[in-house]
Amino acid sequence: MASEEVESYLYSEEAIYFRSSASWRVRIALEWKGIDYEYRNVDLVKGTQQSEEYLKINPTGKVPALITKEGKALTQSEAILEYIEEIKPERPMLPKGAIHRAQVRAITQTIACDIHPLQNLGVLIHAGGSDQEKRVEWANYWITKGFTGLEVMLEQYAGTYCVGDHITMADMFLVPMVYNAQRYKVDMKAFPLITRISNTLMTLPEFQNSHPANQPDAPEEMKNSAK
Ligand SMILES: N[C@@H](CCC(=O)N[C@@H](CS)C(=O)NCC(=O)O)C(=O)O
Repeated sequence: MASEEVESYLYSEEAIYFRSSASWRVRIALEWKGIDYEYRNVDLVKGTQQSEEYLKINPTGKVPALITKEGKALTQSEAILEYIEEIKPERPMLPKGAIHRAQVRAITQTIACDIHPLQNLGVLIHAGGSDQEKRVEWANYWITKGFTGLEVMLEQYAGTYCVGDHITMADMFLVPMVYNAQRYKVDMKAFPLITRISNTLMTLPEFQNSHPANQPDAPEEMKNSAK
């Protein structure tokens, strides 16, 4: 459905790759702002992200991509969240004050630049080939290493949420990253603050509705498991 503010198409991922955490970040932001969008699948397993048609939308061959009302294709989840914030400032996703904004961006970039790229599909295939155990071990190592630093950052910045007591973009990056950590069997006992904040966020409808298990292409047996 198109909303009045932005007629947007969120290119996400199909079938078993409805899980893309970078796409989930964008879905949380759209839910948070109350922006309707049409969800379109890109099958990462079949390699549709490398199709001629999709490369016109995102030349880097990754999801997500958001098509705006004006027909502009936006890529990179963080850039998309900043765009959403600018077109619809109500329910801000960035705090007041330069220091707090810098802290939010430090968290989003720690996740998006330092942790997530090391465990995305292309890298896992390159690192582990078809050996599923090797892939899990690789992802587990890098997420654990990244979370070790992130936990200390949160000791300094967090209140109820990642930065103080208001929900920000940092929280929208944290929850999907924790979901991936669980998939790759990271021992979350070592990260009590990350766990506490993520669990609190997962009680909120914006985070539940946007959860991979609640997407149209999620398998029936997973539906509503996020509530
Ligand atoms: N930095 C990008 C990351 C995008 C990304 O890595 N997406 C993954 C899914 S979470 C993907 O499309 N992978 C496809 C591939 O590696 O071929 C963003 O934040 O949007």
